[in-house]
Amino acid sequence: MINTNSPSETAVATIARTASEIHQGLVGRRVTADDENPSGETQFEADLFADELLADRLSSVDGVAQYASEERAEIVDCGDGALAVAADPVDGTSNLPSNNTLGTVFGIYDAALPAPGTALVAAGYVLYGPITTMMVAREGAVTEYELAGGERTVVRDDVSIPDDPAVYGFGGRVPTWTDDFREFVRTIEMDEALGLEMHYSGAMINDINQVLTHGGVFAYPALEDSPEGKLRLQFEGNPIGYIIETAGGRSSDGSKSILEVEPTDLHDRVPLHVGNTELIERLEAALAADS
Ligand code: AHM
Ligand code: MG
Repeated sequence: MINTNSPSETAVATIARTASEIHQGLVGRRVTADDENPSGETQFEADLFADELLADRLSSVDGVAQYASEERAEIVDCGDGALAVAADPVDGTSNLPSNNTLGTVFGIYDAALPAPGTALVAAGYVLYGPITTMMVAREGAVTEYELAGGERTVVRDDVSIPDDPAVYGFGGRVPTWTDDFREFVRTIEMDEALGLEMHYSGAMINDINQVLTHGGVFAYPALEDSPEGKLRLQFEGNPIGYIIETAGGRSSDGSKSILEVEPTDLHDRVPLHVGNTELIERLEAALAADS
């Protein structure tokens, strides 16, 4: 039974309410700002707006001591407490100009940041689709909610990744993939018995939600010119790895669970591969073949 008064659950409820404000605030903020984030990426006005809202709202949650995000260099000191919240305020910002799906990702750690995924007590995401949904993993189970006006209604109680994988989607440009990863992709695409269909959206949260709904695999792999890939360990990799593993799937940095990756810096990147166990095992075998 989840204790709805715990600091962690209060943080989850606060993020649900803040997501409603973020969603409404996207109107008029689909343009780039004059800033870059600590990863060197151009920020949109929506990124800055959502980040400020989350910092403000989470700072007033009892028990949350730190807030950090991929949109700011430094950790925000929120006062006393055992918890730290790491967030990607707007996932998939390149979908803003075309008005396609976006998300908000969060991890709640019971350790100071940067922390490994083994320190997560909860993680989740909000998907701003035709309707707004929220997926939350904690205490060994994943719950899907619909959000309306910041309030949550449970729609699926014990979400698990379907046994039979159906979809795949991989980020990065094909010419920049490693030879081993390209070969893995060709092999699963040509596997008629597997029968996968490509579903790639440009917003990780959308692709992850499809993997959780239909079964399959998502990756933003190591690239020839970016060996750590694109996605950030604290704000994206760990929360997604935790959600997928709680739902019965697997996460991998290429050779081990994402949750076992030791952070060295708040803004570390990590190659991310998640999905059905059999596919992640095939991927790890393919990446290990020549090494
Ligand atoms: P963002 O948080 O700046 O939007 O970056 C994360 C996004 C993911 O949603 C998506 O999988 C990936 O970046 C796509 O990157 P790219 O458009 O560079 O291929
Ligand atoms: Mg992001």
